[in-house]
Amino acid sequence: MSVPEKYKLKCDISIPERYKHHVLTNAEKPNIPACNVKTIPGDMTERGCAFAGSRGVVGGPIGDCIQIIHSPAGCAWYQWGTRRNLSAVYAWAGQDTLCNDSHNRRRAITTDLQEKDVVFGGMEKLEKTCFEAWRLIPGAAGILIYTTCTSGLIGDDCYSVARRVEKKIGRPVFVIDAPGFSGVSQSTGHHHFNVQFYDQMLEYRKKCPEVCMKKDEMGPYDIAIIGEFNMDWDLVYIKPLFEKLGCRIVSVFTGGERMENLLKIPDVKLNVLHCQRSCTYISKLIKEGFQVPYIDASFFGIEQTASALRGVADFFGSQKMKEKAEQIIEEEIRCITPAIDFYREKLTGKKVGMYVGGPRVWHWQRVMKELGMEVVFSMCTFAHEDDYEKINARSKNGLFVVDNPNEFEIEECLEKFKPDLFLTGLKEKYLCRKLGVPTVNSHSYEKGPYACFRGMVNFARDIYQGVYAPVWKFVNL
Ligand code: CFM
Repeated sequence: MSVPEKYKLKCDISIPERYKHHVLTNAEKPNIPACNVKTIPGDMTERGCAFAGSRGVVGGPIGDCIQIIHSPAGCAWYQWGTRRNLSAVYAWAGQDTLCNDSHNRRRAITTDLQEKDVVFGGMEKLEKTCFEAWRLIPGAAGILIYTTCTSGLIGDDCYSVARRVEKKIGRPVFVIDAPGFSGVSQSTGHHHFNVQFYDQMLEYRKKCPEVCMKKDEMGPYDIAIIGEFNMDWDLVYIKPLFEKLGCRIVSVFTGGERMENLLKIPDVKLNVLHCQRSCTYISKLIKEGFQVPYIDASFFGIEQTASALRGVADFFGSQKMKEKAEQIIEEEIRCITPAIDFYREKLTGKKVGMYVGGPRVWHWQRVMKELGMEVVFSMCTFAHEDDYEKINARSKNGLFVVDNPNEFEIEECLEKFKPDLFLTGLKEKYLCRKLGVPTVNSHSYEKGPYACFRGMVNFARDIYQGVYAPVWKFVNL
């Protein structure tokens, strides 16, 4: 359904195909824009590539593996200074060791493919790079090899290299084949990582059954948290809540996690799925393959975090756990209420625009309501139909939504809807500053964590500081 005339963006007159990507929400009869399709030539999308989704998003946060990018050096840029998916695997802080086995965000390794490798093949170089990296970083728990557009086009058989290296080093060596061109956005890379990691994990568990959890090590309330990437230490707030509930968190897929724990995910009793865009795939595969169910959860905001805790307690069905959940919720709410009340009073009635990948746009509709703010438009980089269904269900009717926006659309929406704040990323923040609109980094946060009850206070504080920063008084446009 097309949007009424007054919502037609002028910047798209020359690319009318864009209008299919614009809708107004409707909770009863959801309006889904054209989505998860190719960006048309000439449209300056803000999207990333499939490789960004596999390496940058899902694989990147794994803490203790060597991650090798089989590419020209340029692609390896994605490893640096981008997404703050932090890792707590700092073994040197322990008693008996001097080594630091957290490689996440600290090392950038690439095969540095050159023209001659494109002509003659890059497999030899890849093998050499694996062994060189292994020699330089002896404590690593395994190797992840990522293909890119270049290695994908050459057609190198990375799996045969991986098998040879794995034999020699005696640790898992997985290949994630998601060349940048293999899909329409980073979302395809999430999918490839999920499926390929699952397959290779399965194979490895068969080959080396000692990596699986033994029967007597299993607990009745073992869970894994899936699709949680420890942005700016989100796990510091997420983990204790579930531990207090009585669960044991065996693994996180993949925030700051160790390979040995990732290999044990199929041995848990329940998977708690946070990012339902990037990681539903592996949750479904584990459910089918190992009969481990999963539940959807959101760790943002008061109401949603409370229902995540209740959901897990209900799943296990223990009365004690249900009571514990209520107790935790009550305590946490009591603890954050004075702060939240302060921010709510300051923020009530303020208008907010939102542009994130997809899930956060629906995770945060209710969070904004909890802060008394009004969402005036929303945009998603790579959302699929199910994300837009959730956006329709959770936002006010008639919210203007744009799929895969370009810079001109963002600019026009900022001018048209005049938000007091734009929840968005780093690329867009400069445009916003020029237009006098404050932003909060919605991908890796300003001063996180933002997850759960206490994270909500940090989120509210950053929003408040953004909106009320005195500098905006001097912007006169
Ligand atoms: Fe999931 Fe994410 Fe997101 Fe995402 Fe992303 Fe992200 Fe995002 Mo940035 S995994 S889909 S590909 S919730 S990096 S932590 S904030 S665009 S909405």
